[in-house]
Amino acid sequence: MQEPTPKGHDLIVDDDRTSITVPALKQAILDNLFYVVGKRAEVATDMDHFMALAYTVRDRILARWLTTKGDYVKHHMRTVHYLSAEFLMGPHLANNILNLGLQEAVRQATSELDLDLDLLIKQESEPGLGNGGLGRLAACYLDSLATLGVPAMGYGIRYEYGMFHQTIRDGWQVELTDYWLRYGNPWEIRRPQADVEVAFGGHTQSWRDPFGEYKVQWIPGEVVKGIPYDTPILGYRSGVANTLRLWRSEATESFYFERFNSGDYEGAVGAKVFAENISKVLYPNDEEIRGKELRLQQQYFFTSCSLQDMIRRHQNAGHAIENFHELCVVQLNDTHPSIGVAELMRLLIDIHGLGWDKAWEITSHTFNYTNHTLLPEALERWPLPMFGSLLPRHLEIIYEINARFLSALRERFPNDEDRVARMSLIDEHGERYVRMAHLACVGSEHINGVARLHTELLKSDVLHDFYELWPEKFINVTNGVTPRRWLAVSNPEQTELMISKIGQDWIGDLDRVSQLERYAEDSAFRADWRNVQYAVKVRLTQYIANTTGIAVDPKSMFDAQVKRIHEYKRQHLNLLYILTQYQRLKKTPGLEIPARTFLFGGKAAPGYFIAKLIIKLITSVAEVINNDPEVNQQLKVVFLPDYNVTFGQLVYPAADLSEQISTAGKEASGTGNMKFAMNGALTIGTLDGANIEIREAVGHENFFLFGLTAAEVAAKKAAGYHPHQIYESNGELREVIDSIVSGQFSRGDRNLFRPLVDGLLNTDPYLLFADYQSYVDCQDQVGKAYSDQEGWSKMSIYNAARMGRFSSDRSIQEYCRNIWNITRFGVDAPQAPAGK
Ligand code: NTF
Repeated sequence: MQEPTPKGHDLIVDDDRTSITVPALKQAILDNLFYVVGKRAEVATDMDHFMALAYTVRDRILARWLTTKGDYVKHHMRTVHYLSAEFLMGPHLANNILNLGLQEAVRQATSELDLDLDLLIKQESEPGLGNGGLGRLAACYLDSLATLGVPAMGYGIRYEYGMFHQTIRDGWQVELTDYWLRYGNPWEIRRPQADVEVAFGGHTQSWRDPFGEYKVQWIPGEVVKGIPYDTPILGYRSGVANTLRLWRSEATESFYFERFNSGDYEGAVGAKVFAENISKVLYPNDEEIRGKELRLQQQYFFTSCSLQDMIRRHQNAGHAIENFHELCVVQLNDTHPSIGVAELMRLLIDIHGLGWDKAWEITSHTFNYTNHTLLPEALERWPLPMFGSLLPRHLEIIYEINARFLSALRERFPNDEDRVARMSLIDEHGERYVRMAHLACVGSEHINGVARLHTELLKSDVLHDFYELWPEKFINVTNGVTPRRWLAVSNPEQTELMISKIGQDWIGDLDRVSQLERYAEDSAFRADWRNVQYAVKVRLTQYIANTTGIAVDPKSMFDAQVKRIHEYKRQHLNLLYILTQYQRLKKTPGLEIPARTFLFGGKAAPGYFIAKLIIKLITSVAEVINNDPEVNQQLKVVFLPDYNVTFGQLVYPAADLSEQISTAGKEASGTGNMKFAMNGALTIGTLDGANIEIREAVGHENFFLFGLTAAEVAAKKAAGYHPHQIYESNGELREVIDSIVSGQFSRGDRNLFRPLVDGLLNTDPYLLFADYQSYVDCQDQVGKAYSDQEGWSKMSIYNAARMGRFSSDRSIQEYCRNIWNITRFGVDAPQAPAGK
């Protein structure tokens, strides 16, 4: 057999598992159906056919995957290890088909087998191993890393249960478990031979060895095993496939049998339960972190597995441990894996016998830390007693890191004990805590925020002390999203139109999308653009009808807000405008406004009462408005349950208007804002997160701006903010609030929405009232602009054409250059284009 050459999509090999001719693909699907799935075509279900197709595609990835791995080792390439507690990958099939360049061949092959490819694609249950932005960003970055041929590996947890499924009962969110592995996962390969052990609890012992060296041994209370599951991450036509390695926790046989044999059956089962629990379920909170012991176990588990694995692979490739940081770089996706700083020190000192100084040199040149949120409630802190009983050795190491850090700090800032207390790794105010963000800052070479404003606010506020100490560590890398999934896969209609004018290079190099600009002034193209947009909206309209029973008009403006439900994201500000319009229409029947469909989607953290009440208010307003014949030709409100990646792929392309209305200074970046604009939606937004940079890129005239700036928000709060006064003085706002309180949307119940309304009237921490009038005025402008369809299409095309900068390929190039110092890319892959 000829050795396959991993050269992108033109791989042709005389092998029935790698050949990409239509007859070969057909035969492969049938073979996989028979030999792997174990079914005859006559009785196979759609799911069986999906599996057979997925295996067929995977077979065609494998040569690339194994060659890529071999090349990285052979050429001693510096490799990025992206450690993340979440990877929100979304379904793989369509994306892999695109990246392999097999779209036409697979469509042809399935159609000749009388299979409906789109239906098969829909069978895949998405691995929802993330909450929202942070996990989805990790997935976009994996796509770009492989596309650019960056030697990289993703490390995380293979949760058995991912993000919960949301259903709506009586207008309320109800959570259902997500057993995504029910039908098996055709993409992953279990690698039991690469297992590692992870310890918890117990105590430490110290002694001096014969040379007088201080030695410590950790005698753990529990030991569990981590088993890696590998998924290939294929680059877009780059010939490169990187690895996403997710760890599953299992009981170690020795621990289990020891107890079993000594008659401790209960203890044996208990150990098994302890072990298996660790990777059982994803915590469904994003911006709020509670000090749950199992969460710390999860974080330590996957971080330790990953670091041990990295060291083993480093040594197996023949490298000395002393050079670890020269070949291995770690990116900490938020503080979740930041225990890695202490763990790498432990591994280097206790296991590999290095001295403290050498171990610290390696560690502090290995890690980099990305911060993803400014909300204080999201900064992870672990109660010291819990931390110490779970990770006694790590607590000692953290004390030692802290002692050295604080003494250097005192030298640099003498007589400033307030500063020392603020920056210490241990929070000593009242109950004592370990501050994970501080550990990440001290142990990292670079610290980055995810949009320009966010990084500035980190420097001036949240991490100000660290910035004063180490200004050179701070750097901004504005987020980006992959145009493969978010345009080519999710919006085939627009993609095809774009290809017909500017070719397809932009899919791999989004800067080239700017060639579309000149068509903005071409009225024939604008008509095509509108037709495409209409077809996409029809698709969503059908989905809405099927899932909610609500009939919406695809000719109406689709105004969408899809993201986690959170007070700072202000879904309820959107509602205030809807209710304002509702009151106006009730007062003035026949009022001329363009018909609008307001689309909401998003999950609330199960314990976040106000967020759940916001969902209830959306669904309650929807029920009243959609059933009111006086207004329901002009207004429709839809809450789409169970928002996830799959559903995002349907919504981003169909939106006319993208709602990015967080209180300025609260949204670190946002990435949905980018997905919408790339697909030609216009944004109504505040000067928050990446909105600022998007507005600069697409042009101020193509963006609907409203609201206070971050500085104005801070000033207003400092000066004393009185939302009640705004309520008193703004007639429209008052009527809207009063209508909610009157029970108009709660079947007469005047108490239901009281907690929400009282919060606004009394404190309004996210300044909805302060921004209300500006938002309403801006929305009215949006309505006027939409009535001019030619003008709107022009703006839409300018948006799509000017979003090149927001490709995750650009972000990854910046990480390579400014943080990771990676200059060599996949051997057989094209070199990454020289950056801007
Ligand atoms: C999110 N953070 C931020 O809220 C978003 O603004 C940002 O776009 C994404 O991260 C990606 O950077 C989180 O999800 C978390 F968990 F940190 F709160």
